Amino acid sequence: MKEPVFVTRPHIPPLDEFLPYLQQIWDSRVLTNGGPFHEQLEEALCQYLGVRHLSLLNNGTIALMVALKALDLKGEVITTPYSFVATAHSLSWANLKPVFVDICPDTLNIDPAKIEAAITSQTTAIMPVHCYGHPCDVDAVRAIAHQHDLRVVYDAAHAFGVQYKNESVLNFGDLSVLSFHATKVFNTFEGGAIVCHDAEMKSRIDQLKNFGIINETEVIATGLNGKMNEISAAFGLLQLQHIDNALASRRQIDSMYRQRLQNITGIRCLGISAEEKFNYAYFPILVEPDYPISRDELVQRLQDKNIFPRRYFYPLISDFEMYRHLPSADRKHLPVAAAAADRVLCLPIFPDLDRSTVEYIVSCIVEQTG
Ligand code: T4K
Repeated sequence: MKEPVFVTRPHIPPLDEFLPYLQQIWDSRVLTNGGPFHEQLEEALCQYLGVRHLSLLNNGTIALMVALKALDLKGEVITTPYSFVATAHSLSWANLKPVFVDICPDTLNIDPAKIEAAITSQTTAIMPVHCYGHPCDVDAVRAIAHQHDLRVVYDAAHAFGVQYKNESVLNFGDLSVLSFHATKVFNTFEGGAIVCHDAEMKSRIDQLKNFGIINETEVIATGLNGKMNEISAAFGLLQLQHIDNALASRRQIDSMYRQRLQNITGIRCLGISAEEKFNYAYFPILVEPDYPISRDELVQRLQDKNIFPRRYFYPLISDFEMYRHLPSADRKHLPVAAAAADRVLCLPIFPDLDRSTVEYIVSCIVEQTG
């Protein structure tokens, strides 16, 4: 390829569509702290996503930190090692101890059957991740949480617009946290959100993202600055007008890959269940041992052709230096996650990806087999 092909490219509307929004911000001089675009975007996202309450934040990591603080969690939180580091880092920043459990081979999401054995007297919550936007087994997680009186915070960074059994997957758990980073299906340059079920919790989150301030003279909690600014919120409103086209384009690319890769020995695609409305955020493949070359050799050969897939998620979070000492980080307890991390490769997928480039990427993968 002449131009590099990255794993993703943000989908951005034409600049002239954004100029009227900028003009409005310039005229009003309201740049942040809950301005009009911020308020409009919260409302528009509640409608689009089918959720009751949503608070915007300045990125997904801060949103995770605020969510944990809002629930006032202590002790240990059971989570997955197969995610982006921000999942476990948010726990560490809240002085919570991550306890890693293994994942399901089919979805690469936390395995509910492994959660109960990890519960101790210190456990206060479960933090699963809807990895790549594939819904976790939300019914099983809910049943375990209910039985052991645990809170559930979903890291839903990848799950914008995803539905499970005709309902937003964001409505499961106590809180769900989205990322609107540039690399995500829906982006506000940087941004994030917390979805919750009631107005009281929303107001607590809104206080926490604004230093804990409730009025000019009262601060009621050790909050932080998690506010989304007006340029990001305005960009989100504009993005929302284009999101359905972007998702449709992703769906086409996803089915092209699936169709063309289905008979290649040693390449496995993750399944999509009929119970889901999916968002095609990523296109992970697993390079199995019966493929002629290793995953890392395949990465190298694709890079040599100017194609830059990514090994999301390798290494496992539990293999990083700051987590490796934890008893739950031992790879022998995490065989499925360890195998997935060693085999996974996320292929380029984004709305503007040329269909001929998809064919070319597939042909490079096929080429190695013959
Ligand atoms: N939980 C989960 C499960 C997450 O996946 C994430 C973030 C979070 C929580 C935290 O949410 P945030 O705090 O980020 O809102 C990227 C993203 O930075 C990160 O948001 C994302 N997950 C993670 C999976 O991927 P990198 O280090 O791989 O990004 P980078 O800069 O290498 O970008 C990947 C490719 O995208 C580049 O090769 C080119 C393209 N790109 C990237 C950017 C930023 C563009 O074309 N334009 C751009 O502006 O982490």
